[in-house]
Amino acid sequence: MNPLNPPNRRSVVIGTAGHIDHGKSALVKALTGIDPDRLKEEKARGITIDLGFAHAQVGDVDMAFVDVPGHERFVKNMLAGVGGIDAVLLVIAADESVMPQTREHFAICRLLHVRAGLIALTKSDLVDAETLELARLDARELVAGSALADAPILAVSSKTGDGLDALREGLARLAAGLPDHAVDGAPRLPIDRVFSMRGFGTVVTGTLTSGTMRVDQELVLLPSERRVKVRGLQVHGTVQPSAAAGRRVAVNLGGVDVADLQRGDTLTRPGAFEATRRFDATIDLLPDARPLRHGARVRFHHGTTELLGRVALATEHADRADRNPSGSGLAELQGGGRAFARIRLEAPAVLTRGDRFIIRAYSPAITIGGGRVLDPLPARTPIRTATAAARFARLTGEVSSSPQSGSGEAGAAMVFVEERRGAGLSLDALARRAGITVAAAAALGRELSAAGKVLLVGDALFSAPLVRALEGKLIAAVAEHHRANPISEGIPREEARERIFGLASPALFDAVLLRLSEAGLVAGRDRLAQPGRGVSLTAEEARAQEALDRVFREAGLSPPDIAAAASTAGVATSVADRVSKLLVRQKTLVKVDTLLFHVQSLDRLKQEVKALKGQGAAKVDVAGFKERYGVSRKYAIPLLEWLDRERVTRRVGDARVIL
Ligand SMILES: Nc1nc2c(ncn2[C@@H]2O[C@H](COP(=O)(O)OP(=O)(O)OP(=O)(O)O)[C@@H](O)[C@H]2O)c(=O)[nH]1
Ligand SMILES: [Mg+2]
Repeated sequence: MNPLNPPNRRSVVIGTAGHIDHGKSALVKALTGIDPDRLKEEKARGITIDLGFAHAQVGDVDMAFVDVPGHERFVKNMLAGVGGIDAVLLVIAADESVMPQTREHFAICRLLHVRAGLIALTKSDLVDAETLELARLDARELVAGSALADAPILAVSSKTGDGLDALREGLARLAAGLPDHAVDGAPRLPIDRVFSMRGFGTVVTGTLTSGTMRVDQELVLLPSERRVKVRGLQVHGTVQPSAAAGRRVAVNLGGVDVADLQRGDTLTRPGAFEATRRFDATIDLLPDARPLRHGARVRFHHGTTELLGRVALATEHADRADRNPSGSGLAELQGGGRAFARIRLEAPAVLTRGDRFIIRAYSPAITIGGGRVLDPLPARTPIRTATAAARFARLTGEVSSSPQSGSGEAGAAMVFVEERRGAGLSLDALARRAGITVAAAAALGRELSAAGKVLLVGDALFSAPLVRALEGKLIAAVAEHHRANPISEGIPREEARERIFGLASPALFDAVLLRLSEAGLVAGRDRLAQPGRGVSLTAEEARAQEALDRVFREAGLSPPDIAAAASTAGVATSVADRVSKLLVRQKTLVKVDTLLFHVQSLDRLKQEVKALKGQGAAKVDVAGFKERYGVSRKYAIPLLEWLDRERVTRRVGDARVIL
């Protein structure tokens, strides 16, 4: 392990933000000694075009800086960098004060819920005290009402070095106050750079937003689903065996060419995320944005990806509903409004519940709002109905007072479980859809199960009301079957499963049978019956049972058909038919092709044929069999085939070998 860069040291990723030419890159260089502008064109033009990276140890914290371009044409690059940051360093040049991209960048940070940061008034060497004070007032006004309302505003000069130490101290304090990163769960790396390194091959970089990544780990690239292996890991230029969330990492990948990768791809653990083209969300429109029409085409930015998509507006968000009392089916969302929406993307994105995103107008490309993912994998259901509005409310956890829905993630989890109906929702799928770790999903599953809201079968969750409804239907079906068929020992198990459970998981059916058995249901291998329910025969049926038993026993290996047996026994054919089926279920009669034999006749035949071998005969043929048992071909062929199936004989050519 490299002592210069112990992976357990606190790390923070700080993103710059601010208008073009306000001194963001100069400040990063002054703080770290590393020039984040690495492209030739950037040096030539004196502006930042794409993301730049630098790092420094400040106090006992590893600080990674993501330096973004301020030019309005490169906001999309800024967006690829801002996704993984812990805190923002908002840069405002004291001589120019707040400018359009100062506002746009800061609005983006607010929409993405960057909760921490500080403000640097740069180029302090160029202004007098009064101008600096004006810039300070503008800055304070800009951040009023936001998470940065009370953030320090520090004057600095990258040229003279004035204020840099105070800024470092401010950053260290900021880092100390940040919550820990989510190092549990699947590693998630939205890729921001891809390149090839001589002697190494493919390298990708990004900010690890969750989990831990290790050398030799097998990972997957999404949305391509290409499997790759981590050949090597670097954090800030030093080789590491592993890296945890909150680190800028460079990953050397085996199994993939640079040409197969691009910014926006996600590197993660197989099975942890599912790429999606459709998701439900809350969206917030910026106060100065033009109204957003239902169905408008937008640019969708998430992680390091930019995709095109369309926003279908559902309803105004509950806490803003007073703005639009008409309720369902918004025609447009006004600036400053918040709504529920379904976004359909033109290409798959790797996202999950809780993720934040930005939307920009299609043309001109300006930031108009952002939002939070509520459900990354909704079914194709209508969204502009009262039912859909109730579902959206449950997904936000707003109706937590209702015992049906629970609160927060439990409420959303119940929506997901219910929607899967009889198919059930596996804990893995819950983790993917709810944006939680598999361990958290298991804990949530146990909690919901203990509260009686779900049934946990294996690793799948089923809605408790659904299970109760299925149980009720099954109990009713068994009762109805007994009522309609008093002669039956119970409803055939498969028939009950198909009719009542349909496409539901077979594991659920078995679990329900187990539960009902504990409550008294008799669940046999073939049939389901009410407890204490024997076969109840009418007097006529009982007489027929006895007579048919005798007729078939006496007929030996040349049994009659049902009609003939009925007339010999002196019972109606319909009664004989019903009772013969009962005798088959009771295994008194055995069906061989279309013929019915008495079980005793068949048992005796089996013993005799087996005994023949002891008496020297190794073979038996059709003619010999007919003669020996005095039966016609009609009986001989099915009986010999039956003996084959019973493994008493085996057919070899025209004869049979006795086994
Ligand atoms: N006098 C003075 N000049 C500065 C200071 N900081 C930056 N500059 C100059 O301002 C110009 C722009 O600085 P950059 O750091 O490239 O600005 P930027 O915000 O990164 O610009 P973009 O990345 O293109 O948005 C450069 O010529 C810097 O030398 C400062 O504190 N004092
Ligand atoms: Mg720059």
